[in-house]
Amino acid sequence: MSLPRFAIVGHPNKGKSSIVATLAEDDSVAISPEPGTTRIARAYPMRLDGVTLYELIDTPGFQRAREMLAWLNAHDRGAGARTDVVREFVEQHDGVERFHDECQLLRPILDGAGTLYVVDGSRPYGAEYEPEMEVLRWTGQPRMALINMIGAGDHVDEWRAALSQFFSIVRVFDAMRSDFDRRIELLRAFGAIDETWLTPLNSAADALAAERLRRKTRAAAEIADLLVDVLTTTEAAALPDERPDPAVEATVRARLRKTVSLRELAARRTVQEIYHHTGLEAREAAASFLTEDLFSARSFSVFGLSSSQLAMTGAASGAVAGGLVDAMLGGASLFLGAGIGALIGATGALVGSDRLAKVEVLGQPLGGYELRLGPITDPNFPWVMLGRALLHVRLVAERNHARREALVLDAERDEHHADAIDAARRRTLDGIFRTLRNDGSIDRRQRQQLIDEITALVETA
Ligand SMILES: Nc1nc2c(ncn2[C@@H]2O[C@H](COP(=O)(O)OP(=O)(O)OP(=O)(O)O)[C@@H](O)[C@H]2O)c(=O)[nH]1
Ligand SMILES: [Mg+2]
Repeated sequence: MSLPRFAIVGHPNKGKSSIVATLAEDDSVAISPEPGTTRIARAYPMRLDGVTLYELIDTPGFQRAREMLAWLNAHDRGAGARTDVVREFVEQHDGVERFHDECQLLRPILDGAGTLYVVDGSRPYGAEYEPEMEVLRWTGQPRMALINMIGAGDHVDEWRAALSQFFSIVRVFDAMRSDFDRRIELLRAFGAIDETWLTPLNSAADALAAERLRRKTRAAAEIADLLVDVLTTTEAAALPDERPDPAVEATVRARLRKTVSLRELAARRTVQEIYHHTGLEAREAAASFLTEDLFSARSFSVFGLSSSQLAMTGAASGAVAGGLVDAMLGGASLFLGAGIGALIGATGALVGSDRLAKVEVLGQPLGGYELRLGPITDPNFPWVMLGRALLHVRLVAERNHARREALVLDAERDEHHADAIDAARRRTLDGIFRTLRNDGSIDRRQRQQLIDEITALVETA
């Protein structure tokens, strides 16, 4: 079965490369506000599990369509020979600099690629586009027009009227904001104008739809593993004797924070890779909200459960009596399970929201002492981690591959409150978190249950 291939062509700077990036889910495609960014025709395959579903060919914009059309008309031998005349043009102008871009963009079409002609519907239609469309008609290849919207204006109706003179299918397709369903619809629409591609494009659309579900489950599994890891993480350092040592404690505390933050960052990367966002810069300023302020009071208030929700969920029971929930959330220190060792530094010893981690001084069998910090026993901690992860996966899943700016977290619009999770789900999750806190691990059944619960949350995130 032949592989569907599309050449994305049009005027310079109309969003051709942006559409390639979106449809191929490839954030490495060069996009810029400068006209003439794309100089060479290049194919970008849309691959899933090593199988190529279709291929997009990014091309430079038309530069001298009017001149080229004059040449074609001068060599016209009738409708039946027009594709041949276009081919002769390309062969004769191979290496001729003034027609470099025309040759680049027409070669893949002459090699059998379908054509997606891109215009900017926010700018008025003009007669200067006609030679481009006429040249494409001369190629005789199946073609569709896409009206991209780069700016605020709306000239869609006039574009539609003009484009339908040259293209059997005209669609509005926003390169930066089009969602998954619009992409699928576009693939199926193209299948409808070229019957050799009907079956492969419908299969591609089905594969993408299945992939979308699979990605949610894979992202949920990664988030589940993240929760298990951070809820069982401990850090330790040797102590000269059994007495508290603020310097050692500060070091261990910093290590625990770092271990948790790095694990969270690794999960973010994995989730981004699942959604083919390999180039997304996780260290950029806007994204750091998701990675660096994990223990801030703001992170706890935005992403965690409210104190009453915590009490209702029963998360706090066993840790403190109900009446103490507010005091705990308000910042009172709480050290649990001091075990064999002495409690290190009373209130204020652990600064920040990770003050609710377990602290122990352990006598070592071979002599000497060890300060052990963690796991983090704050009942709200897993909810904060979960809320942040759900927000991240939602932003990544809806993010278009044509966008080049950092992952922006709009704090006003995008806050994700864990207490929006319904009560039954909250209880199930709380049971799993509690097992992790108490036993330091969960069994396979509970892990699967955790993945299932998170998958459901990713679906609604
Ligand atoms: N707001 C908005 N900007 C867009 C959209 N599509 C493209 N742009 C911007 O328009 C500019 C040109 O986009 P490209 O995809 O590089 O355009 P091109 O047609 O490939 O350009 P050349 O390769 O230079 O011919 C970039 O700054 C894009 O970010 C869109 O749908 N909305
Ligand atoms: Mg380009």
